[in-house]
This record gives sequence, C-alpha cells and structure tokens, in this order.
Amino acid sequence: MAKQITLGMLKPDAIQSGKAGLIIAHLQKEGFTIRAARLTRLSKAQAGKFYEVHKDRPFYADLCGFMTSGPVLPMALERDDAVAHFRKVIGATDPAEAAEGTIRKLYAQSKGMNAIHGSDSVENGLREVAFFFTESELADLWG
Ligand code: FUP
Repeated sequence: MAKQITLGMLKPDAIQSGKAGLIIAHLQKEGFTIRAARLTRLSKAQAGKFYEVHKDRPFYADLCGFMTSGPVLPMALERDDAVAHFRKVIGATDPAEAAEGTIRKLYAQSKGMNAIHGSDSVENGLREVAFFFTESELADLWG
C-alpha cells in the first residue's frame, strides 16, 4: 500500500479539554507521521468554506459556530493507506456509535462536538491538506 496524506484536525472540544497530546500520541502509535501542523482559530468564512459540502444541512450553522468557538489543530498526516486507516482510528461521527478504542469513543462528547476531523477520501485529503498548508510547509523536513 502506497503512502498517502490525509488531513486530521483536532476540534475545539479536544483542545479545550486538554486532550491534544493524548490524541496525537494515539495517532503516532497508529503509525501516522506529522508532516505539518498548526494551532489556529478558524474565521467564520474559513469554517463555512471548509464545511461547504454541508451548507444545506440543518446542522451547518451550529457546526460552523462550534468550529470557530476556539482553537483547532489541523495536521497533515502521512502513512500507508492514511485516509482509510485514519477513518478507522477516529471511529463513527457519533461517539455513541463509535467502536471501542477509537478516538471519538474515547474523547468525543457528541455528534457535533466530536473531537477530531478526518478526510473521507484520498481526493478530499489532498484538497483539505492544501486548504491549510502550502507546498513549502509540506516540504520534507527530515530530508
Ligand atoms: P465525519 O466525516 O465523520 O466528520 O462526518 P460528516 O462529514 O458527516 O459531518 C461533518 C461534521 O458535521 C461532523 F463531524 C459533525 C457535524 N455533524 C453534526 O453536527 N450533525 C450531524 O447529524 C452530522 C454531522
């Protein structure tokens, strides 16, 4: 399986509750390498654009409100089969439905405040990584 890149983003609830370190350690144990990361706070416009695909859904306003309520930590993460494996490690959107041992089961509070975002396809992984990071920020820092 070839190396892939995906976007993982710690959401405001995870940062607020002090779980960022535990979640990053969990991801590193699962074999993800951090290629780029930044602690930032989304503007309304950025949150709206990031979740544009959901703009007609009833939860869109609450989702954008939550995602701008505090800092987030987007990360470009690399691993073999990164997109599918990341989705497995984070678990279902609703923590009540997430499998035991997944990040959302362990750390999420609700379907809305669910600790972490993960790209849902290889194509979206590339697009979402580019949403936050430039080519030079993604350069090989170990090379
Ligand atoms: P996921 O890919 O698991 O993050 O889930 P979705 O792309 O379906 O939804 C994106 C975000 O919208 C979720 F992380 C949380 C929010 N959401 C809700 O608040 N309510 C819903 O019913 C569905 C999604």
